[in-house]
Order: sequence, then structure tokens, then C-alpha cells
Amino acid sequence: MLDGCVGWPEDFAARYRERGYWQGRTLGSLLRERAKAVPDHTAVVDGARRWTYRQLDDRADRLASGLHGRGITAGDRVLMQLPNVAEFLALSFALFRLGAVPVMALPAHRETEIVHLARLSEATAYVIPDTHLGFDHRVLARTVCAEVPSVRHVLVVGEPEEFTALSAVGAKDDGAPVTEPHPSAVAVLLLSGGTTGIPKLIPRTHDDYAYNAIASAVVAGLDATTRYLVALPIAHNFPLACPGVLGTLHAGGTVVLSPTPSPDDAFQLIERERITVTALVPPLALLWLEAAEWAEFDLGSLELLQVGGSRLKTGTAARIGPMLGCGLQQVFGMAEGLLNYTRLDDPEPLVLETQGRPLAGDDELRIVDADDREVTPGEVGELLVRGPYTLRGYYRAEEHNPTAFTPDGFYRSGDLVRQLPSGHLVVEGRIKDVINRGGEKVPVEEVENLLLSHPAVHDVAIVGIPDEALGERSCACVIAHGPPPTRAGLNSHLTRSGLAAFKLPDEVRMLASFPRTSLGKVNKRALAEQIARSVAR
Ligand code: OOB
Repeated sequence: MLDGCVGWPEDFAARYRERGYWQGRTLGSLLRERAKAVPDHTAVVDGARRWTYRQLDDRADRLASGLHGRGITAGDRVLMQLPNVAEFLALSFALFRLGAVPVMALPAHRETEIVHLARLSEATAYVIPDTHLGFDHRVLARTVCAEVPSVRHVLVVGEPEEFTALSAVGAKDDGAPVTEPHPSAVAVLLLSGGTTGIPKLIPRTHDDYAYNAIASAVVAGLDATTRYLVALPIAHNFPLACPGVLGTLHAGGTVVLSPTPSPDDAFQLIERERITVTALVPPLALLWLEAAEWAEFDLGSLELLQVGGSRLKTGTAARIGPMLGCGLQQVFGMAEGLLNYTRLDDPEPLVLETQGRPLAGDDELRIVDADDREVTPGEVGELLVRGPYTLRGYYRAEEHNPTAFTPDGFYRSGDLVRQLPSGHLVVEGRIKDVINRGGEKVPVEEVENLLLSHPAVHDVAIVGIPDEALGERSCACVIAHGPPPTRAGLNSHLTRSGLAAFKLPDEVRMLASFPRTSLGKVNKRALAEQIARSVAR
């Protein structure tokens, strides 16, 4: 395995192979097989561009060989920050085939996140759009090059300025032969939404991620007639592989890319491309429900809407079928691995009220109390998990791993759940210090540390407060030095520090002191309750 990764113990690996979870296939080969079987079928639609399976496969091959010709080799990390464009697919498959490892950053990330990810992964290359939603990624690339010496290549989709156009790679004779990686090698590094401290990277192997996508495609009922709309950012695990893009391509269906998840873009594409399935986070599902009331588009082709990323309210869940005319699948997943799905033939109460049951027979779940003792079945506890597609350690995180995993290899999800006799889970809360803004994860400690560097901030604690649309929003509680800073002042400090906009506090409160635990730590639960009470008033 890639240096800095923790593999599965040999007996587990043998079992996962024997039981058919790990089939010894690479992600690159999934596309290759389909391209042989249905070369002229449309694989991807991006605006007016339509690529067949053969065209996508050829582009991936040419890019792989062109990148290799430029010195990018197996095991190299490539920081990818692309929006929902067809090049994302060609490049991902090129890297899978080359054995180079994409690091899946989101378009919303800024200097803080990107420099951290580039450094942590010692990325050789950084791949960006020229501009996206008014932001010039080339400016950020200059900073990344100046700060992170490992970054030798910047590849640009669009106008490259002093960098290299992605379209120039593999276009002429700059190629070199490529050998496919081993299926047990790391295929991709995903970003964790759910840990304390600075964001972590999650190694996913070809074997485990192929299982993730293929088994998910079965559970979501995908086949060659599937037309999957990528509405969420494509680099996120949910639209990428649950079953998302990889599952759809494996099934021989068509992937349609929406530039944004807004009903304005998505509804038009659903009608034009006869979309059958898509995935959303709860606040977007709510927005689509509202928009569907007045929108004049024909959404009749839609068969299934997957919703996950944060807790979907039962009331919202119940409106999806009647309003959008499609089935609902709740998904409780994590980039670290474990996926829970409600099944297409589950009775309605389970679909509306639970977050699904585990994907794999060999997903081992433990629900434990604060002392790591299993709770009585049906009681709420922290979810720990081990299985054929759940990581055994974060990338280059030797210090953090012993607290993130049990000694016998269970990942501590930080989620509070209870399990029904059917195996379905209900997510009841969490103990990790993350704010889940409707599926967007705000790593609290990262933001708190940046706020502490503001001269007027003496101490700060960020807590979540209930929000009708998002489920929760973030509130920064500040003890000031002298004159209190304003929210605008603090947010511009964070923006100047290069933090992604979705992490900026939604609210700022000035306090004289924080409630503390007996050990002197900020009692965040008490603080959150105090703030929620004052909001309610
Ligand atoms: C998905 O993945 P991540 O890595 O961005 O976030 C994982 C965390 C979970 O640990 C949990 O705290 C929360 O997001 N979460 C949910 C949920 N789905 C995820 N909380 C309540 N209800 C749900 N349905 O968010 C993700 C990955 C794959 C598929 C879907 C979502």
C-alpha cells in the first residue's frame, strides 16, 4: 500500500477476497469493460458535449500516457479541484490507470484547505478549472506553487495562462506506456468530513472502492438504462461512488453533469436528458420540493431520489414521492467507508424514518456507550464499524489514528445511532466536533484556530444551532479582547486566511465566559443549549 496508509490485516483481506467483495479489479478496468461491451453508448453528457464509452475510454488512455510522459507516475498524488465537468471523468480514469492517486478536493476549497492538502499529500500536480463561479483558480495555483515545492505541474481545464492546458496533455506524442496498478493499491484519497482537527485524507483501494460502487449500483437498481444526474459536487464520495458516477458507468448507464444542484439547472436537465436517478443532501431536497410546485418542467422520468449527508426529516421524506413522483432512498454514508441504504423494496415506514441498513454482509457494526461497551439493542450509542470498504487508518495520521480507531480496527464514526431489529439505523446525533450544515461538514477546530489568530479574539468556541433548512447552522461564540469584533470583521479575517466560504460562521455571539466541564474544557453541549435557548427567545 501507499506509504502512510494502514492496510487490512491479512486474514481480513483473505476473507474479503474469498467472499467476493474484493474482485481483483481496478477502477480503470471497470470503464474498459464497459467500453468494450457498449462502445457507442453515451457515457457522459456535459452541456452540449456527449462522449461515448469509447471516447471516454480513449481520452482516459491518452491522458494517462500523456501524464506519464510528463513524469507523473504510479503512487504520485494529484490534487484535483474540478467542478462537474467531463474532464473530471477522463482525468480520474487516467489517474486510476496510471496508478497515480487523485486527492479529491472540492471546488469550494480555498487556500487554507488546498495548501494543507497539497502539503499533506505532497502532491506532484494540481488540476483546476481556469475560473469557476467567479473565482480564478490560477491565482490560487500560484500560491500553492510558491508554498508547496512538491507541486511541479499545474494543469488547467480552460485558459491556462502560464500553466499547462489539460487539453494539451496526451494530445500529441508526449505519451509513455502505462502499466495498470495492482487492485489492492490505493486508488483515491477522499476528504474526511468528520474528524476533529485539520481535515484528514482517506485512502480507498481499487478493490474496496470498486466494491463500494458496484454493490451500491445493485442496491440502487442501476442498469444500462440508468441516466444519473450529478447534481452535488462530483468529487464528493456520494455522487462519485454511492453508486454515483462509478456505479452508473459500471452498469453501462449515462452520467449527466449539472453545473449546480439548483432546480434551475437540474430540472431542465432532468427533462432534456430523461434523468432516472440522482442524489441530494436534505436542504436541496427541500429546495427541489418547493421548486417542483411551480416549475413547469417534466420530471416524469425520475425514478429514484437518493438523499443523504445529513439527517432527513421524516416530514420532508414523506413529501418526496407525492411531489416529485419518484422513489426515495435514504443514504447514511461516510467517506471513510460504511454505507447504509434503505432498500427499494423496504416498507414505507423504514424508508421514511430510517437512514438505511449496511451495504455489506461483512460490515461489522458496534453501537457503544462512552466506555466502549455495547449498548442494549435498540439503545442509542456511538457507531463503530469495520468492514470490506471501511478504512483502517487515515493517510499519514499516525498520531490521530489510535484515537480514531479501536485497537481491533473499528472506525469510531462519532455518530450516535440506534439500530432496529431489521438492521436499519436511525441517526440520533453525534459526538464528534463537526457541524453538519445540511451535508456540508464544518471541521470546527480548524475554524476555531483561525479565529484565535484574530487580534480581538481572546477565546472562541463554535457550536451548531438548529436551523429549519440546514438542520443546523454554525455559531461562533467569542470572548473578546477589548472592543468586540463584528461578524463581518471575523468573516473577512477567515476569508483572507483562505478558508472555504461554507465554513464561515453563520452567526457570531459575544460572551463573557464559556460553560466548562469539571476538567476545564469548554462544555460545548451546554454552550449549544444556552445559545439555542437565547435564539428561541
Ligand atoms: C457523507 O459523507 P461525509 O464523509 O461527507 O460525512 C459523513 C458524515 C457521517 O459520519 C454523518 O455524521 C453524516 O455525515 N451523515 C448523515 C447522513 N449521511 C451522512 N447524518 C444523518 N443522516 C444521514 N443520512 O455525508 C456521505 C457519504 C456517502 C453517501 C452519502 C453521504
